[in-house]
Amino acid sequence: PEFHGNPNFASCLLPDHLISMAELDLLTQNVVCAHSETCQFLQENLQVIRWETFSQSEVHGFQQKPMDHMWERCVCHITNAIQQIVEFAKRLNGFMELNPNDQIVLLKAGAMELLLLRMSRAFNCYNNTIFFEGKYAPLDLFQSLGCNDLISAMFDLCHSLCAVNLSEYEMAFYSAMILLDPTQPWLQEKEKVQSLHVKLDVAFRNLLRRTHRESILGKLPQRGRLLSICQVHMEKLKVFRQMYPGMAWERFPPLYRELFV
Ligand code: MHQ
Repeated sequence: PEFHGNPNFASCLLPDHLISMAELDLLTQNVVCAHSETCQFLQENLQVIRWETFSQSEVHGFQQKPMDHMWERCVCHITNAIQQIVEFAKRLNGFMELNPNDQIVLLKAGAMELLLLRMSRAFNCYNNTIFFEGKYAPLDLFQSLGCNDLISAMFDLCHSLCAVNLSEYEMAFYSAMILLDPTQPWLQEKEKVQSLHVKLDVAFRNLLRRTHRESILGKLPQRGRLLSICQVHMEKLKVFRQMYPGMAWERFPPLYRELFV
């Protein structure tokens, strides 16, 4: 009764480093909005066209395209998707208050990983196809890129992610936590990133508890698996650059070139 009417009752009991419920709710709202405003394709729209796949002759048409043409096209789509991931980062509370060096460190390290997570939203695991230029495409459509091993590793990852059946809330938190990774070397203000990460962690666990979804934490793919796919992407890019010195690389968008030099 003594406390009655004190609007900050809960926060009076919390030590400084703990986070109030109100703060958790605001953070959750922020992360979820940042994700949904930048995710390009809404889940319900993708659902509608989930079974529209390229015909055999369309697939054949893509396979006939020259390697450099197909690379340029894919890199262009990947860059647009990464632009949205940069936008996602910018909308996360606290990200724009980091120093510019650290913003770039985190994006360079995390953009491709986030793309892989987002890729699972656009994957149909029942027929192994991925959304590409308006329809769903099987692995062999990308044959002329010369990196079937990379793409099949991406598809495998999508499979594992689809099995977890992440909600958009969970996808949003998982992405934010991977991006705001305080263990990245070269960070100048590690503590700032650390404190954002801790808050996200508390909010994410809180959400999982409320929705009885704690069990997904053990089912999410190992970080090493994401990292190794990013590694293979860099290697494939290097091989491609050696095959087409100068020319093709210059036609790639600056953002892609900057992230994957
Ligand atoms: C995003 C939207 C999006 C955009 C682009 C490494 C290489 C040269 C080729 C999509 C990989 C080929 C990508 C374009 C292929 C696997 C790439 C090319 C979710 C992800 C998604 C759908 C990308 C998925 C992977 C695609 C199809 O919001």
